[in-house]
Amino acid sequence: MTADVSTSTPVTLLGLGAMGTALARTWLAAGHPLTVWNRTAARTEPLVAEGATAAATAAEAVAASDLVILCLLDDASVDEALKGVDLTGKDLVNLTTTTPAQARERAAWATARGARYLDGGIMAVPPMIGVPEAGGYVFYSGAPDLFETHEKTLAVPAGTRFVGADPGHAALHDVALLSAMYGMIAGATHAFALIREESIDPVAFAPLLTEWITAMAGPHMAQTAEHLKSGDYTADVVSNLGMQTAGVPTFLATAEQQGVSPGLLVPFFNLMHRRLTQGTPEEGLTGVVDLLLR
Ligand code: FVH
Repeated sequence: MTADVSTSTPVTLLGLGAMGTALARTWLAAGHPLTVWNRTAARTEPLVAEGATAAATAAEAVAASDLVILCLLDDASVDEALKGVDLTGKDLVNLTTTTPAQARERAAWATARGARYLDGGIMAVPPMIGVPEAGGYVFYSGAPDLFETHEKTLAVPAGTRFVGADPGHAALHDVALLSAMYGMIAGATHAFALIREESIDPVAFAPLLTEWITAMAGPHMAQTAEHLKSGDYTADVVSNLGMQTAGVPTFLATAEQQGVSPGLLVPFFNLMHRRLTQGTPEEGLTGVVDLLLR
């Protein structure tokens, strides 16, 4: 194992979409020799003007560096891009969003081809790349020594968080956090719909939503985690399931009065009711987690 302490570490990057291009610029700015390849070759041109070397084929790009980063649309595009490419001795870091199972299969696939493999899940949008204060980072999982070897190079575009040797765990963390984000957006969507037809300024309403969601998120996440760990779903509960379930008709009636479909909330309310029949009114919402397991 060699420690990656130098900005002279050559990097190959396959995929120059919005995210790949943002990543590429940070390695160039940090002084890394960068070879790029993209299915649509024209996308390499601005980067070549900034100092990158364009490879004519994916095979040529892979041959140029020991460290090969992938940032392609999906798992199928990784298959297509690397079909027939010699990966022997290469360190593959796949930042393409996939399922945990696809990440594990890709790790086995890479190993069978003589490569070492790290999977990554990007928790950032392109404008956050290369902007440390924006707070973006990438989950990594796979061989710990491989992560250590390339940690400094990988930290150039965004922060790094290694989440274990299971190559599926970066993707699992990524999808879990994004799933929570969609739940949050669903709730905000319902809230905006409730005020849509009223003389309430959505621009004034937005910070109220942000403050409330932010205030609720920390304590809720922490308590759910503690409950799941201890198995005691009643510990330190402030707003119990009995009280919250009793409030459901108010939410449904308000939606009805505002002419808003309750469709985004009803599935969760139904789970709360189901849990109430199985658990106790004194517990919080943690029991709903168990109801989702099939
Ligand atoms: N952009 C974002 O906000 C999110 C943030 C979180 C992480 N995602 C994931 O990052 C991967 C790449 O996303 P992207 O934003 O760069 O995506 P696009 O701009 O759509 O570029 C897609 C690139 O993939 C190439 N590509 C597509 N299909 C193939 C294929 N069959 N063979 C080879 N390459 C392929 C495409 O090439 P081209 O269309 O320019 O020829 C682009 O380089 C992604 O997993 C996100 O989920 C981004």
